[in-house]
Amino acid sequence: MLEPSKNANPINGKDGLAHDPREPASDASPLRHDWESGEVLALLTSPLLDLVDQARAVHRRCHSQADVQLASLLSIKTGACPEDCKYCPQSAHYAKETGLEREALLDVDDVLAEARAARQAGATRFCMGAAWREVKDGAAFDSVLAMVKGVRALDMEACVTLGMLTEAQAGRLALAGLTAYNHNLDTSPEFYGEIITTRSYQDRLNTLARVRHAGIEVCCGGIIGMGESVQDRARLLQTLANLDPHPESVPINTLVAVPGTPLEDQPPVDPLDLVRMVAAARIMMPLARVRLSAGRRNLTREAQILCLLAGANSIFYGDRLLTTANNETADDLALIEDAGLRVQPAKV
Ligand code: SAM
Ligand code: DTB
Ligand code: SF4
Repeated sequence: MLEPSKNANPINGKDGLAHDPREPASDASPLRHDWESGEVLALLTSPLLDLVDQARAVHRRCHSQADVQLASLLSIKTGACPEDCKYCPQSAHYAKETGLEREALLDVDDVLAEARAARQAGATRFCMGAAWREVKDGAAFDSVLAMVKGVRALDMEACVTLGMLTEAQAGRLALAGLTAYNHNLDTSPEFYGEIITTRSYQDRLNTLARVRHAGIEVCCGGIIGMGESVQDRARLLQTLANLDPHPESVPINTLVAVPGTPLEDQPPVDPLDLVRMVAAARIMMPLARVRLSAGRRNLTREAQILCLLAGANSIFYGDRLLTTANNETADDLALIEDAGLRVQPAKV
């Protein structure tokens, strides 16, 4: 079973980085799984431009194509979730205050029509989210499997986020062709209980282990701006990077403070703190796709470009995230072009 690692392995490599036999290439950054929280804190608090320089160097070595993946999101089952995540408008615990209406699971055909439209607009990954505590076997899960198969048949990557699941359910998702499973750790093990009380950090790690065991890529990241300390951010990154293998996909969200949720009055995050998180994630998980996720609407173009410079190489694309608004697609395409980057092309 995975546990948040506090390993104290010696640092033995060039540039202070330990070496691993699965190094991606001789001149690329080594993959480490023995990060100590003090080192991560030192990274997060180092002079900003030094941090960005270091992240940029890792990014250039490990990602030869300067591409940005466009991933589109769809909420396939909205609201009435029994979990009490304080940031989430979909929790049933805050439904009276948020006024969010519960919606039934969407039809497979409607979901696939959305996926086709996302592909047409330039997305190469389609992520489907259900406000479930856990997957339950039955007609709804069978429909999700059909959605996954349908998205894969469009030659898009398919990601789902459905809450906790069993080994058998992970196996069925793998057989359906699922590319990745999103299951965020959200924050540090220490701060977690301030945000969610209906499940534990260890529950999250157990689900991640099942996903990995089934051969599905892991999409796992977190949120900043929930009142956590910089030490908590360091511990989140440490826990993510000490997973072996690293998550292939690391979404970095900034809190969307939705009215009616307990975190509605959180002050906005300093965008430079987001740049720091992205840069540290890039340095610590060199091969991962680091996703500049929720909260982009509050960022200037310049702040977003700094995140892309610091190693982010994906954005959520489309006018909605799950239940909240996202940036305009035309603005996003212009941003990528103006930054001199290119959109990851669709498979032909
Ligand atoms: N129920 C599933 C679960 O918790 O894994 C899937 C859906 S959940 C909405 C997916 C992720 O979205 C959460 O883990 C959290 O990191 C992120 N998220 C949800 N609400 C957010 C908000 N208001 N601001 C930023 N990120 C948010
Ligand atoms: C992730 O880390 N962020 C996305 C995706 N994975 C599923 C979700 C963001 C949700 C933001 C709030 C909302 O729109 O409901
Ligand atoms: Fe439910 Fe996921 Fe929202 Fe938590 S984050 S309330 S588990 S939908």
